[in-house]
Amino acid sequence: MPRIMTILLAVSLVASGIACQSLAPLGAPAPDVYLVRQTEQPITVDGRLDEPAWQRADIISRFFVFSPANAPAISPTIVRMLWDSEYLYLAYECEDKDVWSFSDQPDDSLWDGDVAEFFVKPFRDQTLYYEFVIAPNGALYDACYPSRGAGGANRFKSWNSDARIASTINGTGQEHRDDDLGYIVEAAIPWAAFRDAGKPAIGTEWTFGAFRYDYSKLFEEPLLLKSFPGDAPHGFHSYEGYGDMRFVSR
Ligand SMILES: [Ca+2]
Ligand SMILES: [Ca+2]
Ligand SMILES: [Ca+2]
Repeated sequence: MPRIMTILLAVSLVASGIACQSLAPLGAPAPDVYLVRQTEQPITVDGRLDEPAWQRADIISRFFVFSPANAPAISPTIVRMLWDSEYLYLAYECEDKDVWSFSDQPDDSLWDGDVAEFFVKPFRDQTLYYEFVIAPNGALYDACYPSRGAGGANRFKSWNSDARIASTINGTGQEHRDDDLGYIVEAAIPWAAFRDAGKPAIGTEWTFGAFRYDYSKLFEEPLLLKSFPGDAPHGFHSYEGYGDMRFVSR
C-alpha cells in the first residue's frame, strides 16, 4: 500500500474510531482549543510523517467549505502541529485526486494552484498576523501583515520566515489525466520568524486558521476550505473567526 494511503487510512481510523468507516467528509468536531504539544524528539522535515511525535499530535480534521457555496464534496484534510525550543511544526495531509502546483517560485501567487495555508495571529487584541502558503511541490509564500488593510501581499510578501518545507506528492503531480491520491506538507517555522510575537511559553495561546485551495479536473470551481465555521467576509484573512491554539507540554 502506498505510504500516503497507509497514513491517511491510519489517521482515518483514529479520527473515526470505527474501523469500517471511510474518511468522514467533515471529520471529527474540532476541540475548542487546539493543543500544540511539545516534541522532545527532533522532527525531520522530509515530507514524511513517520516521527512518533506526529502520531501523538492532536489532529484537525473538520473543515468547512468557504467556496463555492454549492460545493458537492469536501476534500479530506488533516492538520497537525507540534513545537519545540526552535520551531513550530506543521503537517498537512491533503487528499486530492488532481494535484497541481501553480509555481515553484517563492512568494508567487501559489493559491492559483493547490495549496495548504496556515494563518497565525498571536494576539487577538493586535492587528499583526502571519500567512504561510505551501504548494504541493514545496514552494512557499510567506508574509507578515502589520494589519489587514495595510497593503496585502504586494507590500508584505518580501518578509521571509526562513521556514523549512518538504512535501510528498502521492501521484503524478502536474498530470491531470490520471488520478492522484494527495499530498503531504511538513514545515518547520523558526520562532525567530515571529519576532513581533516572540517565542511562546507553555500555556501561551495564539489564534490560527488552516485552509486549502483544491483545484481539480473534477470541480467546476476551485474548492476553498477553512478550519472554522461561520462567515468569513475577509476570506482567509477573517481572523475574527480563527480558532485558539495553546502551547502545552507533551
Ligand atoms: Ca518527517
Ligand atoms: Ca515572503
Ligand atoms: Ca487539486
